Amino acid sequence: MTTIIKDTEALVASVKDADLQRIGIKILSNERISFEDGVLLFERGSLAYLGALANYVREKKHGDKTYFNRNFHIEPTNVCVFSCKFCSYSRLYAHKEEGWELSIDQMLDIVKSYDGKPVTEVHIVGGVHPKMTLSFFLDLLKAIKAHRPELHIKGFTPVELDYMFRKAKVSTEEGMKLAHEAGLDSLPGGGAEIFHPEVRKEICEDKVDAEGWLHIHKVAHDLGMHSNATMLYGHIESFEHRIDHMDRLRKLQDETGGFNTFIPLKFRNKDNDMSHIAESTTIEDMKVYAVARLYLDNFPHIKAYWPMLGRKNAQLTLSFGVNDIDGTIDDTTKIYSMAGSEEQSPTMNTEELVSLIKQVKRQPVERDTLYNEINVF
Ligand code: V47
Ligand code: SF4
Repeated sequence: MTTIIKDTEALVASVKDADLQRIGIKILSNERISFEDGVLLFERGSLAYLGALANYVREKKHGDKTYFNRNFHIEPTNVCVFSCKFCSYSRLYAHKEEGWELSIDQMLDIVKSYDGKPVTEVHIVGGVHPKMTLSFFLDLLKAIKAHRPELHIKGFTPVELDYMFRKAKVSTEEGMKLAHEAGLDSLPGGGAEIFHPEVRKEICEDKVDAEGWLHIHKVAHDLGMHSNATMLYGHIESFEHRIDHMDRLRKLQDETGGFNTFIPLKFRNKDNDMSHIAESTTIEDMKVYAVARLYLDNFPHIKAYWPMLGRKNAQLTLSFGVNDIDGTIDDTTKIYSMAGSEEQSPTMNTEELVSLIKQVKRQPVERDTLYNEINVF
């Protein structure tokens, strides 16, 4: 750590651009950077400079530790009443015969297929099916907990929750309390996309807005639950939109402290209504991770979701602020393979993930959902 402090101080001192130097000094002094600073980092920061600063923060917070957890996914349905333009995965309710919908028994069978295996978390997320109601999901949560009480259930985005609460005519507060009591332990980060209404109007007009998304996470935090946050980047959004997104998250985190992890999600352009938009370059991807690490000073963790980025780029993110890799055993989620990720079969066993992390000289640490350490490799 001493070397990296000295190296980063020397780098900041040598920077010619006075604004970039000023921001670098703030980071070295543990001072919060402003909205304008965040935009400027995107506009003028070189990959090397952003990487060095983000790696400095990463190593100060976590050293070489790189977390992963053993989880599996359940996708109850890909039928969806919404029509986000970037989505390659959903089938509109009008074409529901092209999609799938699982019964509680079928989902419980998926849980049972992991009996005796050392998984600690199930991640439940899918489309918004009008017939899958709040009471259906409360029964699912109770059935999973009755079968395997210690399994952490991370499930449902505000998009799904907002729809099921409205349909059940319950307030967010009542609905979240019911879900929590039935066994929901935490919320994943999906559905956030880009919060700014200028972008939301263009890419996902009909689903829950920024205020609704943030309110549901706040209510979850107030109940003592933790959650994650994502940002879908690399399409029509500007640098200001990205920083506005992170700024809203940083403000809520100041209030509640309930977020664990921020996960930038790279837009993939296969088979969706935004296929004409070129995907971001690897250089831009790494800059997004680095700026996220620098802007979100109150988020403990920045995560890379390797099934979307690919294995090699996920390794690279570990030098750009990331300290957590997701997508471990038997992660057969379809959302990315359908959107054009090169990882058509996104499964990686623990041994492979551990060696992926060790190959870039970081220390793999298995964690549970709340980042309690289970195994150091
Ligand atoms: O909200 C949809 C994204 C998200 C595309 O919390 C796309 O631990 C890229 O949120 N290109 C769902 N992305 C997945 C998600 C997630 C994944 C892993 C871990 C966690 C966590 C959360 O997937 C959606 C949307 O932003 N998405 N289509 C696409 N074409
Ligand atoms: Fe539905 Fe989610 Fe796809 Fe939007 S991203 S269409 S809410 S499944």
